[in-house]
Amino acid sequence: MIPAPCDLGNSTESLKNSIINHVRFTLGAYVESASQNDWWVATCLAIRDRVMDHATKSRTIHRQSGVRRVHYLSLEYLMGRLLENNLRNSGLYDVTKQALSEMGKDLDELLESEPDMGLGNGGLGRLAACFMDSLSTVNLPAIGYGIHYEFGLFRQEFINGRQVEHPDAWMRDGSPWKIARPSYRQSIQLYGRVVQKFDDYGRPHYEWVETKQLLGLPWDIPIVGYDSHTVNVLRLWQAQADEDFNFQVFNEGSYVEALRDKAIAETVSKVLYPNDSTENGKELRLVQQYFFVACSLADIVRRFKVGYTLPWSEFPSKAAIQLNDTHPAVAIPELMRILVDLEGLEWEEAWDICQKTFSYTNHTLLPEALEMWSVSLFERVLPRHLQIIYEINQRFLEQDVEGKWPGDNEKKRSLSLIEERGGRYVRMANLSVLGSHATNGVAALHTRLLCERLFADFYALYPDRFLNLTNGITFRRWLDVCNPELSALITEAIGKDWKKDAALLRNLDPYADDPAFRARYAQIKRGHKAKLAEVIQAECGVTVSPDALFDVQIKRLHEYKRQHLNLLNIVTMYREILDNPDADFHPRVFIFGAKAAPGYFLAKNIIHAINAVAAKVNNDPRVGDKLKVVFLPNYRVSLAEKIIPAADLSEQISTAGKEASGTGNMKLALNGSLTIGTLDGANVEIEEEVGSENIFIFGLTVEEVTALKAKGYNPWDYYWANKKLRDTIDWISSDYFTGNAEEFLPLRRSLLDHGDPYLCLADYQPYVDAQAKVDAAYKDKDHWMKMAILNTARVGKFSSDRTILEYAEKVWHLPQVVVND
Ligand code: 26Y
Repeated sequence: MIPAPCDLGNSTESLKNSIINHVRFTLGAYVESASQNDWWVATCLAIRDRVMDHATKSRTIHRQSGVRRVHYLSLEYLMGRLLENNLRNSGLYDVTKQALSEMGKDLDELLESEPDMGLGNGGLGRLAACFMDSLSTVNLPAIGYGIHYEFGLFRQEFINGRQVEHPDAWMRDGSPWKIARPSYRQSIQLYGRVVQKFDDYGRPHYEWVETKQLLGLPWDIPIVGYDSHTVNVLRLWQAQADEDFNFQVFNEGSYVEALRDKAIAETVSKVLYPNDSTENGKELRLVQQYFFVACSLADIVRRFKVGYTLPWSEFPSKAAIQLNDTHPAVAIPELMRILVDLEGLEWEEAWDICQKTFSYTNHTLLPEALEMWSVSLFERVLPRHLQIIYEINQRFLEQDVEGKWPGDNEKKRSLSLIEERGGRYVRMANLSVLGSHATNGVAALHTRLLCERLFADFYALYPDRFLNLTNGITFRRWLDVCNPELSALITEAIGKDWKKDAALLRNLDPYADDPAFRARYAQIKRGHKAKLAEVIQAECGVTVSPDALFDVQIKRLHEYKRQHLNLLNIVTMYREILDNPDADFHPRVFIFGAKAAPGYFLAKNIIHAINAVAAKVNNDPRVGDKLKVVFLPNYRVSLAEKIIPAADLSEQISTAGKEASGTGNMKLALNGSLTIGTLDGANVEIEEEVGSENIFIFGLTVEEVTALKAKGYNPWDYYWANKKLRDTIDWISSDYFTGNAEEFLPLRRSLLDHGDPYLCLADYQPYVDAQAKVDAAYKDKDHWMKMAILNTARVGKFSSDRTILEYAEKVWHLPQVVVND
């Protein structure tokens, strides 16, 4: 007889028992001599035990109620650490801390020992992670699909100021959150060729034959929402070899492909590609994309067939599929292949199902980040999919485009799924718009630019398909977990409901005028600055004062994000301090965190330049405490959680029109850091929310950038017209900083000879002026705190719960399904 399931209980005693049992029975260790890692694993497992029932229950309720589910397809999930988030969200934080402490263990130390799950590059990957948290919190039936990378984003080290990459073996010591699901393993095909066959009525159909097989093993990670019993899962596919697999086909060189023959099939899920802006068209990347898409779709179709006996026309009423950028866009021809080739549907019906099922989020306007696969590569890896894409394209051009613009070949060229100039390429962005019922940008400005520029012709053809869904962040991780002191202060003032309804943060507004509240808010900020100062000391060997202004730029290293504009201002300040030692200038610490794509030469040169300037400034006795520059190595989610609560100033200084949204801007503002920024991405909406008196906006607008470029932008004009700028650039490219005047020539050349593509020189003086305003404002600490509090109070809009509920309402048409205890 099977006994009734027993409740594990959430008392201190029951947690102690669970943890000890895991130490003994799961890990086979003595409690007396268990390692730190053993305790961490045992604690994770004790918590996992308590959430798994809810995961099973959520799945059962979602299946039984037959509701539509959303399937989030993303090549990246930048989850960070899981234990603390799961403890806070499940309400088990205090009791676990108590249980461990009664056993002589410090929870904080255990939390610190958890490696980050860094399966993403930056914004897009972290957004997917925030969305997973919100989906569970607001009770939406959802599954995240991705790749179980053995190595996440590389670990960064600086050697002589230069970036060096190391593999990130995030699960070397085990990963207690993931559970293998071998019974849901999938087998997928690649390569081979297509044969046309005819049925008894002479109708043609296509078979994909002589293919290579690859197996996908799913790993599930439970996603615990805040104060909700919905536990959705993140399902990550690991590639495994099938006997038939031909090793020959993946034999290209370079960074990712450098792994050897023996386990070539497994290399498909070995490592995350570390580029987030330059598409390099590598075969292995296409194979990764198709591998995880094919496994995920097979899984979705399996669930549809098992759960229901419905006609295919009902598929979209059960499954919504969200494409996180174009990276999983091959899902569109894959679903067509399933429906037409395997299930025998007519083309029109299959296409209708596809469009109703898919929706697509665009995350970038940068032309070099738009995915295009060479037709010859695509044909070799996915021959049937290429045929399907051709068919989609032909019907589209002949019907929709010809219908709207008869005889207009220019329109056909611009809208075609195939780029014909300079070689033939499949345009994944066009495919994504065409194969979906909704395309969204991630901030109001970005969406406007999508409609006006990148997708102007598509927008003219299908205006109703485009919408804006401004990004958000989960306030649990980015306030409750990373800044529990501020979270508690807010809760004390306005109650705890803000954690589920971020709009309630507005109730904090009046507290900005309360001197006692301001003092406590300031004290919390200072506490975080003191802690960050310790991290800086340990990581960089630099002593910084928590009384200085902490000026933070943390994000991927990219020219468009303009870390080098920040550097120009720093060097200008450095000169000014030397020229004018008695000037009344508030001490400042410039803090950077950024990884550069390993092949992005100029980005690496900028990192080196910042480190070289830092080394000089920090050791110059004439400067003393007035100016410090630190570049914290290996920027990642867990480091962001330490920097963000300690920041006074948030650098959001991209060239207008280049940053789709930004989400670091939201995290920093929420934690009471004032923004110095351009009118780009979500900065525009942040200004609307916090008020222009509580933010430092400077620089060219999108329209001004366009006009300046149209007129003919020449950085030398700015160089010759501004002595300070000239001195700054010349100083950086002298031998002063490294002893070698050639060292930063690439940076100098990009700013001058190569035309300064991101207009640093044009925005230099406005930026320096805005920084002077920051300096003046910071001198009135009390008023600064008022502005900081108003930032916290007014950024409720940027909760990812709001974003997700908008997706659910406007794109997915999903019901909220409450899972009871
Ligand atoms: C194709 C390949 C090279 C590629 C890989 C990763 C291209 C792009 C990416 C990642 C893009 C990304 O992270 N975009 C960011 O998305 C955030 C979430 O929407 C935005 O806030 C941010 O502005 C945008 O740069």
